[in-house]
Amino acid sequence: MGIYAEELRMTAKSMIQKGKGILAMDESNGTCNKRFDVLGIPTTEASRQAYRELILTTPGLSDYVSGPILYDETIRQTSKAGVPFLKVIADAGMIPGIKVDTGAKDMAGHPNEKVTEGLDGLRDRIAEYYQMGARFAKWRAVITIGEGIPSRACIEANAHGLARYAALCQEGGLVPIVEPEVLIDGDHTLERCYQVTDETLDAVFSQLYTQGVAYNQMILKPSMVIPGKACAQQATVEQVAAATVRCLLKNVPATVAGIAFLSGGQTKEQSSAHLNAMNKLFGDQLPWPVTFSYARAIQQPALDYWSGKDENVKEAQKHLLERAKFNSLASKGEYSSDLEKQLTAV
Ligand code: 5MM
Repeated sequence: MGIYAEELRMTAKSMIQKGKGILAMDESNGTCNKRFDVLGIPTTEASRQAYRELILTTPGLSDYVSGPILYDETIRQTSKAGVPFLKVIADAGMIPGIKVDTGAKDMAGHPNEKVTEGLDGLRDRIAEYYQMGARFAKWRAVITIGEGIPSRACIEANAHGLARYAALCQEGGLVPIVEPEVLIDGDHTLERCYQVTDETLDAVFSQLYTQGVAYNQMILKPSMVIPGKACAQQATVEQVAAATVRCLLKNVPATVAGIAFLSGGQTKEQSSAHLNAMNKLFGDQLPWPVTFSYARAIQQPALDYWSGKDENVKEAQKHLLERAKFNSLASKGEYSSDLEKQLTAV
């Protein structure tokens, strides 16, 4: 048992406490700039700082969010008034997390597939982030469905990386969020997504076991089992919830501390409805808390409204809080699209 075992268990428990989820705001500068570009927001460090300040100072955010996942640039920034973001987060009663992978890169010999990098120097980076105050970390692996892919090589390489990262995090006192994302892009069916997610989760947990990762000190951040965006046969909310739960129950040990989904390009309403259906229809079968770790499905309405303008900050924060609240309700099986229509109509 590692020296941080008890602390890691407590941190993981706080991260997935009832009615709360995790806010992913760890877009690398490239991704953040891409989102800004669409709205004509200057792609500068000052803009990224202003946007992250908008998010972190949203009144009431900690009612629904246990902690934000930050990017390296963000964890070192301060508010305009000079208060370190890490203090802003702690003062709001949230737990800071940090993305530690260095990105999904083209995989040698495997066209159209990616392998996530970032193991070099990771022990030292974890030590620095822990000393700064971070208490959890995130690493995202990307699995693409397409003609003849994913290959076994891609699944195994990514699973191995996730497990080595998770072991290093637990050694250094950070709860690892293990994120194997099966992309929604493509015209694949729900059944094909199930098959690939099944194989991926099986490989990930096999590697986590081999590397000695403690399941009760980690959080799984999976994608949902859903047809590709371009698939002619889309699925109902209940079908997505049922297939996702079936796949998780088959592959995820009951001792895993919690599950926090990514939204992966689903609409904001779909992301809430699917999470809600899993908890409402299958809650009594789930051995782990099942909640959200969304980025776009929480942030997008706020980002659209803000559009880089100071005068829009307050209203944008309302949009952010609203999505956080809907997803909090979904994590308890208490969300409904009617409720959404009623509240957003006001
Ligand atoms: C899949 O992306 C993660 C969850 O976000 P969504 O809910 O929008 O799918 C997210 O944490 C992602 O890893 C970050 O946005 C960082 O992305 P990059 O590609 O910049 O590392």
